[in-house]
Order: sequence, then C-alpha cells, then structure tokens
Amino acid sequence: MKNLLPLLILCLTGSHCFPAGLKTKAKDQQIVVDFLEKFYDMKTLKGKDIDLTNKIKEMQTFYGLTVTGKADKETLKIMEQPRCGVPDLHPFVTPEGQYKWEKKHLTYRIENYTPDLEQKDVDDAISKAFKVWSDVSPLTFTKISEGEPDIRISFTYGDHYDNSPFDGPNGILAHAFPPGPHMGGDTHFDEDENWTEDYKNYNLFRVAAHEFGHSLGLNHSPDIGALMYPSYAFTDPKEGQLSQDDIDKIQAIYGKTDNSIQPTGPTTPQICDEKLTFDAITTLRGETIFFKDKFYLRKSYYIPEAEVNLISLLWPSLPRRIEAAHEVTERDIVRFFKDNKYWVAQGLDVLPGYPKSIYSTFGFPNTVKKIDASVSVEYTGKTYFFVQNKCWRYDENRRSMDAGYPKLIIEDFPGIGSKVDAAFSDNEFFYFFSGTRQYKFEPQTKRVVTILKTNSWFNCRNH
Ligand code: 0DY
Ligand code: CA
Ligand code: ZN
Ligand code: ZN
Repeated sequence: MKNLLPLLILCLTGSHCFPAGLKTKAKDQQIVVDFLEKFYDMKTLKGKDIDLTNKIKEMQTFYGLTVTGKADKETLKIMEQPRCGVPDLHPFVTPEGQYKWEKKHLTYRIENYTPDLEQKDVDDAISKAFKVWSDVSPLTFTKISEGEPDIRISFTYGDHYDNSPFDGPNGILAHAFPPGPHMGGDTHFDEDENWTEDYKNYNLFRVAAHEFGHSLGLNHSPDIGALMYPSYAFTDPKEGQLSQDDIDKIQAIYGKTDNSIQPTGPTTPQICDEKLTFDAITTLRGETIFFKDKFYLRKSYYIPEAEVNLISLLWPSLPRRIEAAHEVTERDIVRFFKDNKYWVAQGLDVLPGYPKSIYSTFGFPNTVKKIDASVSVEYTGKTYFFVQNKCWRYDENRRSMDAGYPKLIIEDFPGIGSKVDAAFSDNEFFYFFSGTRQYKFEPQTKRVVTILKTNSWFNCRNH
C-alpha cells in the first residue's frame, strides 16, 4: 500500500520521536493516544469516546504483555521508547527494513463476497492464490470464519476509509497492506471491477495472488514476467503464476519450501544474453516475433531494440512454450504449434475453432508428436516442418504434403545440423536456430552463408 508504507517507515525511522520521561497523567494519555494512532490505526474523534481499552489490549497482546487494557507501567514503557532509527523494535520489519511475518502459519478470513462470482468460486480463487505462495515457501495459510485472522479480505468500492480510495472501474484493482498488526496483511478488492474466473478482465485468482505477495511483504518488481510486476496481465490459472524473480524474492524473506523438489519459474529473457535460445520464430506483417517460454521478443523496422513482453498480451488464448510458428503471408495468417495441436491467428486474433489437430489438416502420421520448427516461403507456397532430424514439405496451394517427404534435414538443408529449434525466412534467406547458433541459409545455392549468434537481430554490442 503506497499510502501506508511510507507513513509507517517515517514513524519508525524519521524525526517523529516519542519524547521519553514525561510523567504527568495528561502526558501519559498523550503518549498512549499518539502511539495507538500511529501504529494501531486508531482514529480519534474529538469529543467522542474512543475505544482505548480494546486498542491497548491489542497492543499488549502483540507485544506479549499482560493484557489489562490499561496503560500500566509495562505498557507505557514500550509506548514511550524513542523509535527513531530502531526499526527492529517493530516485529514486522527486519533490521534490513523488510516487512515480514514473524510466523509461518498464517490465517485469513473472507469478510464479504463479490456478487460477480459464486461464493465457492471466490473461496477457490483465494485459496489457490495463497497456494501460489505456500508452494514455494515454508508458509501455510488457513481459512477461518471467526475471530481475528492475520489477513482480512474484503470487497469494497470508492472511499473505504483507509486513505486509499478505490477509483471506479479499471485503474486500481486492489491493494494490500504489508505484514503488521491490525490492518497489516489485509487485502481489499475494488468491487467496481468485474471479477471473473476466466481470461476476461479481471481474473480474481490472478489479482489475489499478486495482492498476497504484498500481504507477505513483497514490493512491485520491474521484471515484466513477475507476478509482482505493477500491471495486470492474465495468465492461465493452469499455468505457473510465479516467475523466478517472485520465487527468489519470497524465499529471501521466508526461506525455501520444505518440499524436497525446489520449485523454479521462468526467467525473463535478456535480449543480449549470448546463451539465448528460442522456442519458435515467425514473421508477422513485416515484423519478426521470437518466442521463448511465456515471452515474445518482437523486432521490427521501427523498434530496433526488441520489445520483450508476455505472449498472453498479444494472444491471450495461446499457451506458453510454443514449439513452432510460421506466417503464410498470402493468407495473412500465422500458425502456432504445440504438441500435436495448432492455432491460427489473423493479426492479433486467434481464429475460433482452434486448437485443431495437426494430423487431419497436414497429414502427419501419428508417430509425429510435436513439431520442432516450421517456416513458410511466400514465392514457392511451400511450408517446411522440422521434426527431429527430418523435414516435411507442405504445399499451401494444394493443401497437402509433397511426395518424397519426410526427408533427412541434411538432404534439403545441409550444414544446419540435425535438429532445429526455430526458423523463419525473409524470402531471400532461411534463418535456422539451433541452441545458441543461428544459420543463415541460401536456398538457391543450398548453402549456409553465415553462422551467427541467436541474438544477432537485436541491437546488442559484441557481434
Ligand atoms: N495493487 O497491488 C496494486 O498494484 C494497485 C496499484 C497500487 C498503487 C495501489 C493496482 O491495482 N494496480 C493495478 C493492478 O492490476 C494496475 C493495473 O494494471 N490496472 N495490480 C494488480 C496485479 C494483478 C495481477 C498486477 C499483476 C498481476 N502483475
Ligand atoms: Ca478500480
Ligand atoms: Zn483499502
Ligand atoms: Zn500491486
């Protein structure tokens, strides 16, 4: 929470010291009120009775004092302590300034429900969102329906009296407080949003998983692939939600999971990484799109530095780890392959009725389980498919495989090796990618003209 975070840090480390050693009754009262207002979100209303006793009890419980509800010696001593520069006094902030729960078993409570979904679906989305984090850390989350939980969850709209009003549809979707007593960890969802359980805006599970990252002490991350990236992007609930960046950050606070297999997540590709390999590559209306995991790298005449982003941003219904892709320029379509299925898109629209099976359309035998790479050439109307050390040639006009195929790759494309990861063509040349190598192949002479680094298409130094 933007608004609360700086406030709390200021109180702990800034110049707002509590004066020590003032001993009159009125001064004591002031110390108590100041402390509770600052750290226990107590709102004093002039002339109105304030529930001091309960607040004091809450504070005493938190600090492990005898719960009397009165500002006794022990309590005052803690409240009086000057807090400047001693953030470790606050049990929810480590000496490094990291917000953190001091226990591993946390409870949550859903205080109200959105009418957008069935209650059961809200419960499921919330528990799955907690599971995202418990799967990679030693933390556990238990739902309670009575009593004080660590994390309270509610749906509200507009101003809901925490200094961070919601803003109507879109924009701010939700917010969460960092670990701490009282409102610490609490998560509010903007009821002015339409909450869904599919790819439509906004998927509750996805947003809740992001918010609970804040509830556990994580800040926003600049990594575009991270769940803690500041802006919403849909990711299929069946797919892993966390990137390596999220996993590293939560484990830096709470440690690794007790599971024997340590979970990992995708790392966002670095354009100039010399070890970069690709899953698939296609041209698209004059641009070139490189696929890697859940990311694409897009290069056009107008964007000399490639743009890196999530595949789901361009084609929300495509899976990650595309295995092959090619453009059939004449028909203005792009085909994407994964396992024995394929999708067809026209620009950014995936056509209805897909995915379809590769067997009926292209006539592959059942022994072909997946395509490694594919490339289509406009002026010949031929599409090549690479499957292990063989290649197939499909005729886009006759819509069938050419006779004589499959052949060994080496027969049609000598010099490119026996396994292709990704391929595309600019009609003059073919570009074959295999591991960290790229082969520029000239079809007329059937020769490899140059061997390049895979990232030669991006503006990187050193090549
Ligand atoms: N809450 O955690 C947020 O980050 C607020 C903004 C903050 C300054 C209170 C928020 O609701 N941001 C939107 C958001 O979707 C920004 C947006 O794109 N409309 N954040 C949650 C979110 C959900 C899922 C981010 C990611 C994934 N990466
Ligand atoms: Ca909103
Ligand atoms: Zn709120
Ligand atoms: Zn956020």
